[in-house]
Amino acid sequence: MGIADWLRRRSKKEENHSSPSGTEDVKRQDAEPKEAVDEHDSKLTGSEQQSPRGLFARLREGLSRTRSSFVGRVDSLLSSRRRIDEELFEELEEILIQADVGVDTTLRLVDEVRAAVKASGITDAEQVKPILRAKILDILSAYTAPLELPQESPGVIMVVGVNGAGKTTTIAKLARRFKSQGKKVILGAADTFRAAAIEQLEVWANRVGVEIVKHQPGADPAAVAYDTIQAGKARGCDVVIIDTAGRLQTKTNLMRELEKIGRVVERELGGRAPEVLLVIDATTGQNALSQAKLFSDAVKITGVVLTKLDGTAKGGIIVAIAAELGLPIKLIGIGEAYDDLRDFDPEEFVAALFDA
Ligand SMILES: Nc1nc2c(ncn2[C@@H]2O[C@H](COP(=O)(O)OP(=O)(O)O)[C@@H](O)[C@H]2O)c(=O)[nH]1
Ligand SMILES: [Mg+2]
Repeated sequence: MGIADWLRRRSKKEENHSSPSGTEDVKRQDAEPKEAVDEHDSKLTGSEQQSPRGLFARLREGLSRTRSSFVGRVDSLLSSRRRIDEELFEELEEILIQADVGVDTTLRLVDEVRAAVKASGITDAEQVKPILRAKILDILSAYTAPLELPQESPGVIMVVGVNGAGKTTTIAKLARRFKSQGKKVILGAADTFRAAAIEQLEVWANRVGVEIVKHQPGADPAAVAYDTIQAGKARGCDVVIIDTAGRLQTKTNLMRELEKIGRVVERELGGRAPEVLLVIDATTGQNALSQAKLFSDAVKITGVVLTKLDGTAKGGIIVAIAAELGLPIKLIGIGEAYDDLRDFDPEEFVAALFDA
């Protein structure tokens, strides 16, 4: 289902909105749960923003930093040049690299643009922009796949990624999305490393109004995953979402732990593969690529969630991820409100970034 359909359906069902925003909210929620939610309503989607048009405006706003620094620089480069020459391509390369498109992807992209310029015989520098736009769209469209639940319930989604990437808040946003589609959701607090991580997920579960399975801090995360799936089956849940730890400092342990969770989940699903979402913080830069490789060694990643695109001028990282990881980007995060977790739509994304 496309984002527009999803929103149309949602806007019919839902009136109240609140915003996930991490640990700060955990404290506030403890003190004054109702107010904390209401307070966030103000910075959230009113009826206007629930229309596809309002949503697009919000996407543009979320991408505004990348838009002004990356696309803005492309614009001023192209408008300051009368001729298309090698110097122009070199400057274009520099802009792309600074936007975190990555060296390999930049070189590939600029080669493609150069070839297309040659083939089309254009001479006006301004005409390079639609070519660049089209080539970026090609890369972003190469691997797309929506987040879909399997026919057979429960569908299990494991969420992995380094600390702070946005796993828990992404889970809250997803839980709310599924719930608003009339699905029964249960969360598993398998980030057992810190008590605060369990509490944070629990606050979200309560706020969104979904069930949660948790153990004591320090418990075996695979046991939490097992219990959550069991509870999900017993209670007739449609979706099981499992939060996991992401402390990279203890790399081998973490990866062994994730492998074990993955094995348990697969066994409980009778060999069906779970959806494994890797959450990547767009502000981490090229490091994101090596993180992805690391996690891929432990679990079979089925999709990427790229969060915090609103917090960076280097949103070009999305192009590097699409070009270099061979994994579909399924969701993007453009802010802290529920609606700010979006299905990734390459066409819409490129339009929000490039078009006036
Ligand atoms: N601006 C912005 N903040 C986000 C986004 N996604 C997550 N965050 C924030 O990132 C912080 C860390 O998120 P959290 O879910 O706790 O990360 P975790 O350690 O991976 O579970 C929280 O304050 C979130 O509100 C996003 O798309 N945009
Ligand atoms: Mg977390």
